[in-house]
Amino acid sequence: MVNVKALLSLSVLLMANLSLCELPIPMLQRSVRSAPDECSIADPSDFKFSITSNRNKTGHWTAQVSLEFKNGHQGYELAPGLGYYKFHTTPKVWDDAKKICEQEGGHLAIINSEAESKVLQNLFSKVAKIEGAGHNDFAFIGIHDNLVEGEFVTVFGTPVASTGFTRWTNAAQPDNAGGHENCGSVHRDGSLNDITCSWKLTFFCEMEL
Ligand SMILES: [Ca+2]
Ligand SMILES: [Ca+2]
Repeated sequence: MVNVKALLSLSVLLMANLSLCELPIPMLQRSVRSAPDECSIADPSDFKFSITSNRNKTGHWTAQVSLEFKNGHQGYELAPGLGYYKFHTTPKVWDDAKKICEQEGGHLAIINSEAESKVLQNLFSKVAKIEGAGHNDFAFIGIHDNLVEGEFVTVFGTPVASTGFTRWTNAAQPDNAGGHENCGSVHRDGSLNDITCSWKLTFFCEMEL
């Protein structure tokens, strides 16, 4: 007779290589005696859990347990109805920031509404002082005018004018200051500003719902 509870626990730990606190299902957490009480539940959409049972030729039942961890939204915060967001507080140049978001399965954040701007403002407000950044109050996002000066588009090539959010920091923006501001940023107040791509800034990544 297969001890299903033990099998479940062992399989989860071996196949997903997770710590006890990362187990997605409360039942599984409770099945492991040493699971600490303060474990939080991971985002269920990051996991695919399945059990397959078969009866073999000798009449015994066998069970195969599978847990796939998609590594989908690690470190990202869910904003219901909007998306998943991550505030990277180690400053990077825009190109590197873009790559990091893509490596995580996301993209540099694109603001489509005041509600989405507010999400980024809230994340930004949690870190008052940024160490090593070119500017303390701006973070890179996924817009730029690298292709045609003055024509801001998203990292997907969509005109910023059609994103649904065009609140620039002030009437002068985007001002292409110094003749070389080609990357987009968001101010702590949630507004947009073009800024120098080679500055090292914090940045926001986004994953779609
Ligand atoms: Ca520019
Ligand atoms: Ca500017």
